[in-house]
Amino acid sequence: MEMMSAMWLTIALLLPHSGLSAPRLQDIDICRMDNAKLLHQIQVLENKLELGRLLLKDLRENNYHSVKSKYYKSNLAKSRAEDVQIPPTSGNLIVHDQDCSAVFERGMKQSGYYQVQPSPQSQPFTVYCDMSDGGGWTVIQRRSNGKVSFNRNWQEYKEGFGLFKNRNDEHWLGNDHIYHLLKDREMSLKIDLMDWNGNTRYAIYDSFRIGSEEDKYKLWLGYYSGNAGDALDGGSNFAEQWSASLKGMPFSTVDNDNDRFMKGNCASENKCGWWFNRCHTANLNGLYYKNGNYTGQFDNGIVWSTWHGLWYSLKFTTMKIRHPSFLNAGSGDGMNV
Ligand SMILES: [Ca+2]
Repeated sequence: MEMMSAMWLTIALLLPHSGLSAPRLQDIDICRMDNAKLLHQIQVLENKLELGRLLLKDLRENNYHSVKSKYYKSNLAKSRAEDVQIPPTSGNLIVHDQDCSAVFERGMKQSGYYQVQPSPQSQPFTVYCDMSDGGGWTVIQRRSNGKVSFNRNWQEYKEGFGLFKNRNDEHWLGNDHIYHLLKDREMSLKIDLMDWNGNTRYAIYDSFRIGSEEDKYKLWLGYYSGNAGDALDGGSNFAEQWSASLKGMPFSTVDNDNDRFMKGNCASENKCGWWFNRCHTANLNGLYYKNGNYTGQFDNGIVWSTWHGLWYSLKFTTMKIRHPSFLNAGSGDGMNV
């Protein structure tokens, strides 16, 4: 090209007044060729871009978990599926829901384990979402088979423990997680109970909150409704309320005694963490006795005294939370076992 240009330049210099336009025509032709090449390259890139758009559209409109897009394959016969990079299903791209109500409202109506993140300040964590019983329930406690020990220390109750895999797994979500779920928003607590004959009862408390760890996760409960009795408030007996109402009580564990029982440790007697007074008329974290009625030195079973008394341990319990506006959408004695 340089040689050609030099040659035309020489001719042009030799014939300064000839007025020949041939050299310029050649330059224009070269320019046109280059232009055509560039246009072709642009067309190729635009085609690739369009195929990328088709892939993206197809992936967005169809919930593929692997490369199965027929639309994409038919438009890119020579492309190998392995070359296509699919965004991972977890990681920074995922925006977590605040709680199970948000998961439900997004259309995920199947009960199961989901990742939630109550606020940007808290880390995402796994919860069981109960999408039955009106849906949108975030489960904070479950007892169902006695496989998980609830005899744990402060740190374990703080962080949570148990199994988070199968539908019927037992667990405590963790006081820090519960605190973040309840913080700055109004939530109701629903407790589902089942005895060893398959009978069910429930209790709902509005305005359920707990304090931070600095506040020892102090318990706040609003009005009771349901058919299991108001056992968290000590039942209807005033004397029992004084010693057994859990309202305003800090959390206690075997290694962190914050109860009002001066001569002993309720958490040690009951072998679990809970909002003990001195000590309780309801404790859902107690020992799992497999026959209902039990005897012993302490009333340390899974107890809801206003239904079955202190010496009967329940078969199934779950504690779950939801925004009260959801209650209008339907809730009652639903039992998810
Ligand atoms: Ca004590």
